[in-house]
Amino acid sequence: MKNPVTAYIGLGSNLANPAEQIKAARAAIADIAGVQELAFSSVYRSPPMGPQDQPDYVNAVMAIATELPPIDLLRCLQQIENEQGRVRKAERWGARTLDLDVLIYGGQEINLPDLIVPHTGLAERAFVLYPLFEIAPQLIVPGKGAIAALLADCPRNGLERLN
Ligand code: A4P
Ligand code: MG
Repeated sequence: MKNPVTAYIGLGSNLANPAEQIKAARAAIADIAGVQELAFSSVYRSPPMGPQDQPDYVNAVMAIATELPPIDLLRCLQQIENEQGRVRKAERWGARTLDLDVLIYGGQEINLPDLIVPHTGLAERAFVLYPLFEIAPQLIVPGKGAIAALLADCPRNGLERLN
């Protein structure tokens, strides 16, 4: 791989066997041309953030090395969401088979209409910070600071490690 960048992907699911959705997504991401898996966190369960009338979520974070530009990476992730039966609904934060977010892309801060990196809300979300800290305890989140400090300010909100 030429000039690879380290990026972090957030995986989430709360429909149609979430643990299997996460497993399938991990394999599909590792299969993208120009992407190599570096690390994968434990899998976590948490109550839904947002509307409460939906199942608990399963979340994990994956570290990758990639030579894809950030927008190309996003498009590949969206294709995997679609292939795993994601139906986009109008409701904000509603249930989904698979949600793949670009959490971090190297040291970059990106503000495009379709892509904001670091991911909005990363610093307030236990289901992102805890798995991210597990695989990258020394990480500095661009524009936001050390992961350890962000974690110290973030209550677990019912987050449970599954494996
Ligand atoms: N977009 C911008 N930046 C990014 C990025 N860094 N990564 C744009 C991915 N996408 C990014 O996303 C909407 C638009 O965000 C895309 O068109 C993309 O261009 P979406 O996946 O279609 O819609 P969404 O996921 O419903 O919206 P959003 O705001 O991304 O929702 P979140 O923030 O992902 O929250 N509770 C628990 N416990 N665990 C969860 O994982 N997830 C959600 C969804 C709600 N509650 C949850 C969880
Ligand atoms: Mg999303």
